[in-house]
Amino acid sequence: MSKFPGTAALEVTQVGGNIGAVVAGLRIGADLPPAAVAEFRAALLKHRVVFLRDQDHATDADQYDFAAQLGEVTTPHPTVRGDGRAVLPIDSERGKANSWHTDVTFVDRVPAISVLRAVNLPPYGGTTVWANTVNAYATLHPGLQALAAELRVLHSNAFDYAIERPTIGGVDVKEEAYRAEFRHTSFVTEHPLVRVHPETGEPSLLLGHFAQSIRGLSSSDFKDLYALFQRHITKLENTVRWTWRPGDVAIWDNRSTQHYAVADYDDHARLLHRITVAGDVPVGLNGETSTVIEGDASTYSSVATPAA
Ligand SMILES: O=C(O)CCC(=O)C(=O)O
Ligand SMILES: [Fe+2]
Repeated sequence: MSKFPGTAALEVTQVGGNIGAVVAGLRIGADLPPAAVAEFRAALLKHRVVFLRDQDHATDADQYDFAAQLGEVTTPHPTVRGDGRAVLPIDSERGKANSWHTDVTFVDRVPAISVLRAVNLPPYGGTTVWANTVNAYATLHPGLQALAAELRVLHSNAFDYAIERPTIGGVDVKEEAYRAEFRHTSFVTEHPLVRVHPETGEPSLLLGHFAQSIRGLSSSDFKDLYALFQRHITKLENTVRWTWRPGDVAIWDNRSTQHYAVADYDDHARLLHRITVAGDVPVGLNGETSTVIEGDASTYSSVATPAA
């Protein structure tokens, strides 16, 4: 931290050309200097996902207090109880998020920021990959940009990504229970395919695993267009892959990214704790907002005011 009052001087080191930076000089916990929080937020908006090393001191409470300085903290998840307050355990025993997604897009108030802290890591594998959905839109052919701007996509929690996990030796009962918990309340929200970032004004593609259909299109046209746009989002040059170390915390802007947890650690245990920061309701390029088709997410979070 800087010795000059009002400045924080975090050290930001870019990891890839299109997404990702390591930030040094920040110890997560309560009561960070406002200048450090502002610099951190600027780095997050610019680099989309930011990695902090050596946060071995951090407890759930430190993680919570840090997240709370970025905005209103949500409950763990719209349908999963987690710790009952804010922490959603990302536990390999319960499922693996090895499918490209943006977090919780089946509700209207898509969380703005996710904060993920390593708790117990496998001896190998278990990396996480993030993709830049602003750059994906920006680099589309103008004809595809115009098409995307016309489309509205239905997102639902009817199918959890864990469902695609290949089971070895039969059904895992804990996982079955988790799937039932994940789906116990049904949420469906219609989002514009192109959303305008509430803080930066950048258009991005809002898609990923929870997208189920595109309004007015057949399911085969949906599948083809989904594959086309996802291919642009997940192009390797548009991603950053992180190899976790103990003490690592990753924070991503959930309004400009998708992510994928690589499930290549066999049956080893892997546990991270996630806390999310409340987001606003997406707005498309034409000013139309997302609309709720099913489910009430008011107990998950309130609707953040843009640029909170
Ligand atoms: O397991 C991971 O690395 C990421 C899991 C995930 O999708 C999340 O924390 O939102
Ligand atoms: Fe996720």
